[in-house]
Amino acid sequence: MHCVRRILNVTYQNSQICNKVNNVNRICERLRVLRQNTAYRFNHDSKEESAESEEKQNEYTELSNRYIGTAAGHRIFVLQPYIKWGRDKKRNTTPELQMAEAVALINTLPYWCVVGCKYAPLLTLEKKALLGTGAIDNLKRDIHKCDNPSAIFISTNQLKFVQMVQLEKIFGLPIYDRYSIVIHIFRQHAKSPEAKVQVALAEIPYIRKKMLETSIGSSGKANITDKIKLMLNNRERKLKNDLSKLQQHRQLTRKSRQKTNMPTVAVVGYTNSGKTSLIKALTDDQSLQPENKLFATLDTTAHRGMLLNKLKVIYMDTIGFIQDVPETLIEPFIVTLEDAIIADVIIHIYDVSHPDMTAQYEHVQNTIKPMIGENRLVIDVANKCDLVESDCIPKDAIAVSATKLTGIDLLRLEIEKVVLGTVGLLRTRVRVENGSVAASWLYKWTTVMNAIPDPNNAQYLIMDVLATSRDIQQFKQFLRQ
Ligand SMILES: Nc1nc2c(ncn2[C@@H]2O[C@H](COP(=O)(O)OP(=O)(O)OP(=O)(O)O)[C@@H](O)[C@H]2O)c(=O)[nH]1
Ligand SMILES: [Mg+2]
Repeated sequence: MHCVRRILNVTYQNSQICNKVNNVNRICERLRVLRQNTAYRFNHDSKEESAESEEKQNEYTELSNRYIGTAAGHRIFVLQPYIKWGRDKKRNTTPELQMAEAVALINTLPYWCVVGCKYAPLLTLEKKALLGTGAIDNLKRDIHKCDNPSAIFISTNQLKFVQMVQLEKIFGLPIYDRYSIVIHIFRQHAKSPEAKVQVALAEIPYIRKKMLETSIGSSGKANITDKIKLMLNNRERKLKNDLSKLQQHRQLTRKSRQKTNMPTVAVVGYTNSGKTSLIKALTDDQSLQPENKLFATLDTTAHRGMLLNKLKVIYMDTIGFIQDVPETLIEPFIVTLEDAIIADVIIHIYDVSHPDMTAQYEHVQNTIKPMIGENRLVIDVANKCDLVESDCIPKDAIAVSATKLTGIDLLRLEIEKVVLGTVGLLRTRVRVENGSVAASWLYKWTTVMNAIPDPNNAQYLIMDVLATSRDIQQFKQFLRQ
């Protein structure tokens, strides 16, 4: 009986196990189906999503090609408008210098070339077709004489899009302005993910404004579909989101740099003034590639260097400035300049050999002043001194040639002076045991300018160090431990 009960029990247990196994199998099967369904749904959804985002991307590309133009090469006719006299006449530059910059902008783009240029002296930039009928006829003749131009670049930022549409109709050629040309240069030169997002973000206000201005119907209302408006808004939101994520990373790297306690020196200036070349001269960093191109550098990058007193510093390379472009174009890049704005020392470098030096210098000063505050000390550096006579160099600037390496040590001394003043570094003499942990601490956390054995006891070292008062406090605390 006992045996039977045991067999029954075992059978019962087996059947229970079986039931459990069956249940588990059923659950597994259900999970498998569920997983399959989820995977199918997920794949299906992500395929749909990527198809949707591809569709959106195509829609956007079409829009941007229409309003900014394509990057395909062009044979450009440059028209340089300028105000002859009155309040709006530019006084610190000349039409010839503006034309030279316009040509340089085109030459920066691969497969673009200039096949003709003309000045347009005007009383106002407000006319519907910008020019009068006589000037239009003359211009048509000039363009016709040129070697097969495929587009016109009107080198001003004040052109209205309705004027561009009108001119496009008159000349039968696509019209570019400074904003769209600079966007094409930025697209070419953007290498880092941050710069790419910044360029993509800078395009949107241009497209939006151009669409609005050119689509005003007879009712006076813009004919932009809600779908396009939504697409631009969504894209802008997504790019801003991406940018803020990338900038969070930048803040982290900035914090880790601050931990190293090294003073920072930002080099700012007009595009092509020699910022990258100067940092290369100061640091001997061979990875830096100066180029004879406008906007070769778009990213703020950090490079280690050493001053004559052995103080280690970090130099920041930055995006260059340019006149005559609307602020919305530079706005996304301003955040990148934050690193420069908070630097301990700011160097403003300008190309002393450039015929438009005064306008370039003033443009940079006017742009950086509101960012850094009126009272911040800025070291002015006149670069490319090898190309001018010494009497052309302003007296209050430090004259250098970043490529010929002249004046670099003088600049290092000036940086040293400003750093010592702003960062509050003190020159201190300390006597510590040779090879001691105290000596190692000083080597690690301060700048050791000099270390010689004590003439009275060679077991000790006399060290001259540069340190902040906080460093000195920390050193005393360390000795007490
Ligand atoms: N002759 C001469 N050429 C220089 C000097 N410094 C820079 N250059 C040249 O000027 C051009 C621009 O130099 P970069 O250092 O790239 O200028 P940048 O200011 O960094 O330019 P962006 O990054 O495009 O804004 C390059 O062809 C350099 O070789 C100089 O002291 N003398
Ligand atoms: Mg550069």
